[in-house]
Amino acid sequence: MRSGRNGCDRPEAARDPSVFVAPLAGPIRLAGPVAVRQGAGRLNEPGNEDPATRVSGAPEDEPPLRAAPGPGRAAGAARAAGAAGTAGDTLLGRAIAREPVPRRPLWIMRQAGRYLPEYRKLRERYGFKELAGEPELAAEVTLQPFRRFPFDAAIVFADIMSPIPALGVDFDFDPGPVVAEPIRSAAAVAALPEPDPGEVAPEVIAALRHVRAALPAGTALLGFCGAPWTLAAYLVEGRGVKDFPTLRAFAAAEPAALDDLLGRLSRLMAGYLVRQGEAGVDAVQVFDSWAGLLSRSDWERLIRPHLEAMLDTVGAAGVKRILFVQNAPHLVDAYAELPAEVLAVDWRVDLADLQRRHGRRRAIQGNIDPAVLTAGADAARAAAAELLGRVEPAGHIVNLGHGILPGTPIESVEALVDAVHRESG
Ligand code: 1CP
Repeated sequence: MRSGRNGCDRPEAARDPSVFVAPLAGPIRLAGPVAVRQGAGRLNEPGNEDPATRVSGAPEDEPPLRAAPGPGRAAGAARAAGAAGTAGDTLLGRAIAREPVPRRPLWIMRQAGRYLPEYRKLRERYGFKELAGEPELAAEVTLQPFRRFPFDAAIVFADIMSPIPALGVDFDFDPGPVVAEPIRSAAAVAALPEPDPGEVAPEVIAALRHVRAALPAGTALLGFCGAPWTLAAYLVEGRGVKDFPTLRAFAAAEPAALDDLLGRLSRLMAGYLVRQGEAGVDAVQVFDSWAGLLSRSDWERLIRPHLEAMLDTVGAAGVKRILFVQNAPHLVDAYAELPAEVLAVDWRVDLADLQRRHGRRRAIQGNIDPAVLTAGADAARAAAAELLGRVEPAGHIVNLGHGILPGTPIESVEALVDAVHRESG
């Protein structure tokens, strides 16, 4: 594997990738490969759903993108203020702008997490909430994968639920979010506070600043949030269950309450993402993991206005937007019309076909099936070669179609990195 880009040594104490060290300003040392194989992910986790479905052709007939060109205003201000590890020209930024690249950028959803032995070791000492809630620990976890792999972007270690404490809603992780008292009435929605952006997940904003300072030049920093509907899914259903029947019943029985809830979440997330822009992110990813639960007409009526308003506010602040839509083949073309620079899709979608239809106005991200990586390095290499062969490089950010599964061997990730890096010749 060619992984020497970050190859400066850190102090001795930092050599063991399982040892906690506060993030250092400057290059990050990459540890050697460690082979670990674990059991497969839980059935109810995103990433373990239905077989592939191909999206069929809608014409490329797209509205102009409502976005401020050039570096984000908020991010630009943070950089002008002299943040240490300022991002400049990154492969990811060039792919977002659909400019020619020497090779495609690569990052992996859930790249910090349970497939890494050093993450699991930290989890023996700290709960997930502790890791994500303490900025220095969160920054450390964010940087863990960079000691092994020269990914082109770091995504801050947090959860889509990180902003939810600002609403006074109590929840835990098992391993996904479990809400103590799900929100299932108009009165419960109306009782939610509307916090100031400064009160929303300040630990994530602090972690972003730590990571920004420690990242090598050329590596992009990503923030993220859950889309209003995907957050509502957890708040109403109470936890991730197949097809979210309570949520769908709530949408049918209480459309005004759902509208109120989605409006509140849309405003909360817009403010949160703008603050992430001020902390120096190069782009934010909006996860709409449960986008596909409603029909297209119900989606248009109930969900789309709130998602669009949120994306517009973030774009107006100059923050670049990656919009991830999962398990919603009937909505992919509708998502491609929303205001975002990048459309990210799961493995069910034919990415080359998506690029042909929407690639003139959108960069695209994806979309190797994460389950293929659990089959080993050869399978990962073959999937990467197939994807790179079919999808044009300009405007393509390589990623999995969903989060990497906990049982993925490290060698599979190495094979994927190698396949992408070979492209530069
Ligand atoms: O150690 C553990 O047991 C915690 C497992 C875990 C991790 C590593 C959870 C609980 N969240 C995370 C981190 C996380 N979650 C990140 C970190 C950044 C990264 O490296 O990518 C991100 C971006 C998320 C986003 C997230 N959380 C989504 C959207 C993406 C997706 O997977 O669709 C969703 C739906 C969640 C909810 C959630 N939190 C945790 C789990 C296991 C889940 C999903 C499963 C469920 O609903 O039961």
